Amino acid sequence: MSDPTHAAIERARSLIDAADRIVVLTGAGVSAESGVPTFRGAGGLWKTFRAEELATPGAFARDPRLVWEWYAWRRALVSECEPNAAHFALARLALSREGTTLVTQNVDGLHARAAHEVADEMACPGDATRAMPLELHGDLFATRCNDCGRDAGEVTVDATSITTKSVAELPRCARCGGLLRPGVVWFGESLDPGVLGAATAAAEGADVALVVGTSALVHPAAGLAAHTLARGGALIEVNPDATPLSDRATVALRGTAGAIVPALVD
Ligand code: BJW
Ligand code: ZN
Repeated sequence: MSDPTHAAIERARSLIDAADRIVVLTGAGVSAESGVPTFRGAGGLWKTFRAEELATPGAFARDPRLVWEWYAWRRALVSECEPNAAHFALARLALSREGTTLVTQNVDGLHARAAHEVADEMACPGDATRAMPLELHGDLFATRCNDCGRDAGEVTVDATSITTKSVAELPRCARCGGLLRPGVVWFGESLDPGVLGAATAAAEGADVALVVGTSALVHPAAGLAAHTLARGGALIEVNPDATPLSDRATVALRGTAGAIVPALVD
């Protein structure tokens, strides 16, 4: 069951149709067709660095300017991107099917933007919250203090001028003077327990886990679908490449999110 043949898509569709509760887990691949680079694989490098070398507390302690430069570049890049057909289809699914929970590892905010646009189109703007994802790894545009944890709200860090700044000129906390940092979850840091708890409960209660565009290498996100399988639920994977989850997938659909997800859920 490895080609997105008509039969495989129909099988996945019927699993989704029959499900009372669905958990959707997305990764960087769902935003690739919006122009947001993925972390691993072709195009996954920034300059000569891998994500694992920059998305760590140790990297920030060693060279906060370099890490801020990467995040400022990504903030500017994502600001120019729009949600794609997969984000919109998943927002429609969440708004039209009660019992659907969106969970994302992405920090780009594109699911939330799609939720607002689709809720407006469906003339139920107040319901957009039902299509808001649980953001396991935080928010690219949030900023907090590295020392006292205080939420610093929206802080603009200019991508072009930051290379010329000294560490002393980097943004600082108004309360304690500590360095500010992006409001994301780095390797070795704990996920927000409330967010992870809600995602785990959704996976444990789901009849179907729909996993889209993740290499399934990073934990605990990569382990969520196993909760659904453990209760006898189905796993549907959408990804152009095989992942460590593929062998356990009830249906593995090899293709891009933008092409396959709308065909599955609309
Ligand atoms: C397409 C496509 C298209 C392309 N359509 N698809 C258990 C075992 C081993 C290790 C651990 C473990 N538990 C915890 C750990 C340690 C660590 C970890 O997982 N390490 C592994 C890498 C070995 N995890 C952590 O440290 C986590 N914290 C934690 O667990 O705390 C407790 C603890 C600490 C220490 C030890 C033990 C426990 C925190 C993880 C935080 C991850 N942070 C990042 C950065 C976020 C901020 C930022 O954006 O800068 O999150 S790293 C990066 O990877 C980012 C992503 O969300 C995450 C996952 O990447 P994703 O989304 O899968 O992207 P890619 O690029 O890998 O894959 C893209 C996929 O898309 C590919 O498959 C393509 O084929 C596909 N694709 N085009 C559909 N058009
Ligand atoms: Zn502080």
